[in-house]
Amino acid sequence: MTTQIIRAACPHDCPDTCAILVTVEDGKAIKVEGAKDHPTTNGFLCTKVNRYLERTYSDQRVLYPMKRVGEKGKGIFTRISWDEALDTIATKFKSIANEYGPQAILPYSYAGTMGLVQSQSMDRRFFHKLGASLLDRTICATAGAAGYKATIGASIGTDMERFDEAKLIVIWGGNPQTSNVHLMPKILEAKRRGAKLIAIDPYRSLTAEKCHEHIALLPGTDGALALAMMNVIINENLIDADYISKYTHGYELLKERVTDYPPSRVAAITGLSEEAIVNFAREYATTTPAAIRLNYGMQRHAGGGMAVRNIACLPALTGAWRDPAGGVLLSSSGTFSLDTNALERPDLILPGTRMINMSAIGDALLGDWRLPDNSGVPLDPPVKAIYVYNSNPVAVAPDSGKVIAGFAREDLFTVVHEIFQTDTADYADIVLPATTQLEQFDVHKAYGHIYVLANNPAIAPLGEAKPNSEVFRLLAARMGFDDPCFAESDEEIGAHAFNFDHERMKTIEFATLKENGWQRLNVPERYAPFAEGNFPTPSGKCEFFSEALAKQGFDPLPTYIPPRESVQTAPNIAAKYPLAIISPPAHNFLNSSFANLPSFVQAEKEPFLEIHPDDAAARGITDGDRVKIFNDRGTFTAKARVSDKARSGVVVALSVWWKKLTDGTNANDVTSQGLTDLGAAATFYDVLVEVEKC
Ligand SMILES: Nc1nc2c(c(=O)[nH]1)N[C@H]1C(S)=C(S)[C@@H](COP(=O)(O)OP(=O)(O)OC[C@H]3O[C@@H](n4cnc5c(=O)[nH]c(N)nc54)[C@H](O)[C@@H]3O)O[C@H]1N2
Ligand SMILES: Nc1nc2c(c(=O)[nH]1)N[C@H]1C(S)=C(S)[C@@H](COP(=O)(O)OP(=O)(O)OC[C@H]3O[C@@H](n4cnc5c(=O)[nH]c(N)nc54)[C@H](O)[C@@H]3O)O[C@H]1N2
Ligand SMILES: [Mo]
Repeated sequence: MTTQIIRAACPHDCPDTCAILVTVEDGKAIKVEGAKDHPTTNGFLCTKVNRYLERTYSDQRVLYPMKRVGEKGKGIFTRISWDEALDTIATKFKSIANEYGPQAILPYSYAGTMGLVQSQSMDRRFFHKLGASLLDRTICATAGAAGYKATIGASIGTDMERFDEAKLIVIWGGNPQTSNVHLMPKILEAKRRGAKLIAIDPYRSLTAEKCHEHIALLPGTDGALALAMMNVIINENLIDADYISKYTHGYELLKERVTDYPPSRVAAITGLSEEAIVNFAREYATTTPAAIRLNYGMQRHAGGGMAVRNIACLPALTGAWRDPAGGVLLSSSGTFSLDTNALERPDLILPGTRMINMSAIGDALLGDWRLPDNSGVPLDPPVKAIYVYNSNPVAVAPDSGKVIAGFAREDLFTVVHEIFQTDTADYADIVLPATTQLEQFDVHKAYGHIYVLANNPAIAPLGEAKPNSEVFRLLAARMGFDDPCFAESDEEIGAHAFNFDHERMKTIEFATLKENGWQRLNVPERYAPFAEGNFPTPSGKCEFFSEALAKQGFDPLPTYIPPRESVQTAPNIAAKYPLAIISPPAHNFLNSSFANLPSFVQAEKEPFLEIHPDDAAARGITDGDRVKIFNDRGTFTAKARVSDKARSGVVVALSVWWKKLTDGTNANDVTSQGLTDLGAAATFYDVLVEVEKC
């Protein structure tokens, strides 16, 4: 018997990107565990990846190529060979490109794996060379990234390893107890050392339960709350005048702007008391060091980008950036430097190629092209083929009614490369079997910490499964693409994924990385990126005033952009649909991943709707009733849980359930394809509904 320990990396879409040790006996993986030597993984994995072997060895795996023999959506397929599958795809792509032009072909992918090789290398090269439409990958993070960039310059923030030293931690629109579990020990250590924890969330999440204070504002009003805080901080002279004068741009204009947002006015907007806002602002400004964990939940609203921009102004006003444990952490991804030119070969893109927004895929498949200003124009050419990998849009994309109508089109040629027969795979013409992380090579950056990771394959591919990169290599050969970039192996791609000569990448060395599994970026042990300014903005300062935003047609100063659907801003919709709904991740699922495997589904039981006792009573709903949740876009069902976890006026449906494993519906039946202000991202939590007993 041979036993080996392989250094791997968690592939999932999560800030933690853990270093994993896989024990392999005679070619079979028998154990996965969190690496003890990797500081942020710290020897433990989350509830999901702890059971990664259940995923890899699941009897639900798709192990062979298949073609559809039943109606679209019914999931009736028959096994075919790889040759037949690849020939069918190549022939179809060629004929569509001839008849409609290659832009009639659309790739659709997100972060099923976050590995750079399997998510943004051979795939991009293939579709660029083909001349396919580009995909604007907006479903998660682009609103906040754009808002943060306007203020700070790049996705760089407080080191998560320093959070244990903070004296005040604000968890703003995030639920790390579920979505960023390796930050929690740091937060709880800070609490033990006497720090105060404040959660800002319309819902008492698992994380809010652990905080000293829970500020339950109305969804989508965070931008206003931040403006009122700045109003108090400036009026009460709680600013760090020295930091402001040395390292910020536009303070006088900001000072004038925030006079429009006194706490009295913002109390009405946010549904909070004036006193709560003033106290929060004072506490934030007078506690040192104060760290903000700014997350994704608060961005999924019409004004999500601007709200992030406003919050990102706070630590420059108070000088919180001076301390390694002060500041804001939204995403650390800009701390890394990728060699995108080598990875993706953007030089292969034909000039003038259109870009289609993935968050409005329903409209795109139905012939409508969503412009950045949220308007639609007819798509010419229409999308005639879609190739889905690393994503499950039928379950996760907003406004499912339209997404499904699009995927059900008889004239649409659909390829789905998957580990499992997802809701989306049921609509495929060709299903291809994908490897899991244990069966493929990759390199990873992270968005919550500052380590580069390597994932060495632990076992041989199961069945006939192939990695994404390999399928695109084979398709490129069939299309006659002979650029040498299509012959690169996964290790060769990984070896050129980073700009190794960038100052912060200088500690990274490919051979050592593969061997050790992880390496820390070249930043100081006590990293305080903006202690002395050095903001990567055009002015080199923290930009309260942003010329770049003005050029894009946005307000150059922090402002409040209200939700698209709320009682205050859309009274006509609210008359029919008075409840705001948010549908953040369930603890045991990762978006729709794991939501098909028995132990995770058992842990979550069934789809629930959290509803406040007042809202329930007004509708004759009692705990345990089956309810339908609906608006003009669609309807889904869940079991009511009556409690005060959601503030009144707000209902919460933890997600993302597979439709076919429930009653054919999920929360995305009611979400909208409306986009955010900055970043043109999805607005999953900017939704009004009504709830009725079934
Ligand atoms: N277990 C698990 N972990 C995950 C994921 C998963 O599905 N499962 N998904 C991963 C991915 S892709 C992402 S993007 C992240 C997401 O993880 P987070 O960044 O934590 O974001 P969400 O869980 O979407 O929302 C967090 C909280 O924001 C609250 N919220 C909703 N609207 C508002 C608002 O308007 N204002 C404020 N202040 N709060 C609001 C929600 O109630 C929720 O409790 O997690 C990653 N980690
Ligand atoms: N209502 C609601 N909707 C949401 C959200 C929400 O909170 N509420 N969250 C949103 C967010 S933040 C995000 S990021 C998106 C996420 O949406 P997606 O990125 O689509 O994430 P998943 O649902 O996890 O689907 C990923 C799929 O990729 C497959 N996969 C994994 N590894 C590989 C691989 O190596 N190769 C191939 N070919 N396939 C692979 C998995 O089996 C899985 O089916 O969903 C969004 N949708
Ligand atoms: Mo996400």
